[in-house]
Amino acid sequence: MVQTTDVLIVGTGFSGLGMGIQLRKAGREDFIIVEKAADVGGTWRDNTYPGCECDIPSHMYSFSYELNPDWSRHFSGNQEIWDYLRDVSARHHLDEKIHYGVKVTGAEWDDDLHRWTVHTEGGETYDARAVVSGVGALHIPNIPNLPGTETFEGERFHSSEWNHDVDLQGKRVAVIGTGASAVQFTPIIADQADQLTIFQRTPPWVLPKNDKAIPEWQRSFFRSVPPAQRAYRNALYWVLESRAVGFNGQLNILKFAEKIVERYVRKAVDDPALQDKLIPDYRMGCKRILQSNAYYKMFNRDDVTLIDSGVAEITPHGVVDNAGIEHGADVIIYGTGFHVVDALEYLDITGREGKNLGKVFEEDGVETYLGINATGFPNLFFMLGPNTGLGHNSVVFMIEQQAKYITRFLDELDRRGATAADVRPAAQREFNDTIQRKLTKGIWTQGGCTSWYLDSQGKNRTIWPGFTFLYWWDTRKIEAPDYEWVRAA
Ligand code: N01
Repeated sequence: MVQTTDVLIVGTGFSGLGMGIQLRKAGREDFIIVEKAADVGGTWRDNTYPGCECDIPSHMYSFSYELNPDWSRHFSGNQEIWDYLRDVSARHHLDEKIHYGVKVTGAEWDDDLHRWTVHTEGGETYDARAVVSGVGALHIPNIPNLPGTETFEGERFHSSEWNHDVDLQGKRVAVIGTGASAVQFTPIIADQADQLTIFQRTPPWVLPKNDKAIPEWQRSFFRSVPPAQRAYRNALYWVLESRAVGFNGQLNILKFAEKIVERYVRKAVDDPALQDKLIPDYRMGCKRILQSNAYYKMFNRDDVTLIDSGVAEITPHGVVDNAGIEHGADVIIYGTGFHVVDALEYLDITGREGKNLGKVFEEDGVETYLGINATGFPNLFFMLGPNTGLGHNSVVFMIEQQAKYITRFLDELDRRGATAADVRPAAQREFNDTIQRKLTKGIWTQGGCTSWYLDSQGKNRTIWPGFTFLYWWDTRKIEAPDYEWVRAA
């Protein structure tokens, strides 16, 4: 069956819901949102690992037009953020627009009709003038292809696909990876497991987390005086925004923070040899800076072991490190992150002249215009697309600018009587040259580490290089000459 709509939105995380709300605000009711799962929520629905929470303050990690005075903590847990998204979706009656259980597999552009045909796993087809991808960058688990993996006789799962049926009490648990997720769940499962072995490839920089319950008086104050909450949020925005200064060339500022964390590690961890293993040898900020009050202290436990020689192979009964020592395990948990660029490539998208988006990205590099459009793919939009992720502030800010930009784009199409617009190659080139110039001065390439922020050529394809208000500035209006506006015959 073919369903026809003006705008097809894929996904119901912050991006997809934010897009739907923006269209509604603009009086555009002709849209459908498709969602592969049975509920809204994106990453906050899917990630249920113990201790899963946001490392951006709740009062910033929410829509500016849907402030929540009732956040219970400074940094909220996944359940509370998921509840917030469900509540926002219900308030905006988005349920009537969402088709659940529909997984998009690909899309093709018809350059005569100027319409996208979108294919789904279940066989339904959607016909749309515009397609908005709100699928997020971090949801395809990266599971290392280690020799012997299939022979393992215990349970194994990835942090984003936590198997809650596996009781860790009394078990020997091996965790591979020490990134943002592992730093959150390892201190909690250390209390359950009989023995926890953590395989670290690169140590993260972990700051103390200034988390606390938000007192009832503050919540009730924000409920009764909404402008006070807005002022608080604005202040938080500028505090977070100031971090961009250190990341973008003022690298010496970070040296000071490194000294503080180094002292913190040495105080928290008893064994000097272990302290040395836990202190990174690259610049802070090169990888995402993590926060936890429990992570370093956990290594003082007799039942927690840190292995920093890497993983060589998996055996039926455990994990072998690069020194050839086998560490017995009943359960292996991968805290090994996600395939990043593939998140856009896994959708089989064919644009003008039969060009495949994945192939274009593979051959020419992952380049877009404003992280939103890609040359050769008219009326296709990404939210949180390449180079619009953040290491220092809330991505919800970026999502809001993108939703407004896409809505303005549709208005501009209508105003011109056009049916499609394709970003001009020169405009896309200029955008990428400008941000790459800025990024080479930044901590991500100068900091002496590798990370998922960088592609195989060492180019940063994920992060927005600087203040987010500059992104607001760049997306505040449509630069019409940057696009080729056309009308179907
Ligand atoms: O993944 P990661 P994550 N053998 O990529 C290691 C967001 N997030 O799921 O550093 C051995 O951070 C890898 O080692 P190395 C946030 O944006 C947000 O934890 O590459 N080890 C690293 O230690 C975050 O950045 C929140 O040397 C291997 C780890 O696995 C992103 O999600 C909370 C390996 C992966 O760390 C991803 O976080 C949680 C291998 N073959 C997550 N492959 C918030 O609070 C990888 N590693 C908002």
